[in-house]
Amino acid sequence: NSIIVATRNPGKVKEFAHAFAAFGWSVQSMFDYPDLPDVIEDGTTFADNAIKKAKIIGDALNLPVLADDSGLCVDALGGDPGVYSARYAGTHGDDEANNRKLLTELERLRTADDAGEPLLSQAQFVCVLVLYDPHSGEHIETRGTIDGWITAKPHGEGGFGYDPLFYLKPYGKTMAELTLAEKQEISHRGHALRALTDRLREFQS
Ligand code: ITT
Repeated sequence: NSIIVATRNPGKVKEFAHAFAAFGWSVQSMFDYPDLPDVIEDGTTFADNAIKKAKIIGDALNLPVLADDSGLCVDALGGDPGVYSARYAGTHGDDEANNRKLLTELERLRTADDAGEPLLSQAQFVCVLVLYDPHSGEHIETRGTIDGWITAKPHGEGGFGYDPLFYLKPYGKTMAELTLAEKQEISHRGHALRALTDRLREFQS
């Protein structure tokens, strides 16, 4: 068994491969299908973009696909970078530049009173998953979130994107210091995936 995930983000591919391996499923991504159209992610919500990716890629392949639209919403920045998370610093998918931009934006908000504070702002990772079947035209949508804090300095080598800056107080670690399995247990993507498998079970019974 295999499932196609409509993504070109290698970090997501790795996490989905790990999650679906537990069911004995392998994962294919847009890297396995080189001639797919580019999807312009111009939606104003994660759900809009996830549906758009799923439909364009599912219709192009004429096969069911899973799409993930996700991002980081930082309270002190009024919810930014949000749907712009992948291209916050200008170049799509430049994680290091995006992380620097995030710290610069937060640094701007600091006052003399906050100087030296290690934890800058509360934040939330959000993931919307859409499973779309081009034969029926139907889709299932689920959502997962996780709350954390943005740290002043990156820590850890794991994960991708903003993980080195996303501090989890209960663990005393950033998301990038967790193993793949630990991240899966608590992450926005892990929660959205479990919600999706629950919905699929409901369909079967
Ligand atoms: P696809 O559209 O091809 O799936 P993408 O990277 O463009 O890849 P999104 O538009 O959903 O995907 O943007 C997601 C961005 O949000 C991603 O590039 C990261 O910067 C951030 N992000 C999402 N999930 C994350 C996670 O688990 N850990 C760290 N950063 C994450």
